[in-house]
Amino acid sequence: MKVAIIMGSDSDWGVMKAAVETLKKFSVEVEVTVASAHRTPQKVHDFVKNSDAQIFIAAAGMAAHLAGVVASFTTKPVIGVPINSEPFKGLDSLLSTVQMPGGIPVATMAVNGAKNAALFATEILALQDDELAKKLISYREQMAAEIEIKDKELGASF
Ligand code: RP5
Repeated sequence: MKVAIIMGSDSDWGVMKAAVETLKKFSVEVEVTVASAHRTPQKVHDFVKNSDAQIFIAAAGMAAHLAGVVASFTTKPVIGVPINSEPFKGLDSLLSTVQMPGGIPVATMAVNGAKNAALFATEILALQDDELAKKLISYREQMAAEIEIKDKELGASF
């Protein structure tokens, strides 16, 4: 099982490394490439067509057409991560990624939602992997336990 992460620029790495860290936490194989829908469209095409990944995560900022272009080349699930960028703080990236025309879906995460992109990819893979599904349940349980600890700590400080 493999997830491929495509970033429009190396400047997206600061956000997207959280996706790699999260996928590694679940022992999901991940490959990362920089390929731009506008600057290197042929590279995007060739990468998607030759990739053996089951899921693509595409991250881009500004006029963020990368996820949609990736989705145009494959019927595998594509998860879009709009990247926060100036001057519109990621609203431009969000709308460019989420407003896909009917027929070519992109599962769009929040602006800078790298961690959730990785978790969503893991959830899709877990549909056919019981071990992965168990890991996701443990992850949720651990998260809930951490919130209880934080709640107790906060309550104790008044
Ligand atoms: C997008 O333009 C990239 O995904 C990046 O978020 C943004 C700016 O790219 P750089 O000018 O930093 O390479 O295509």
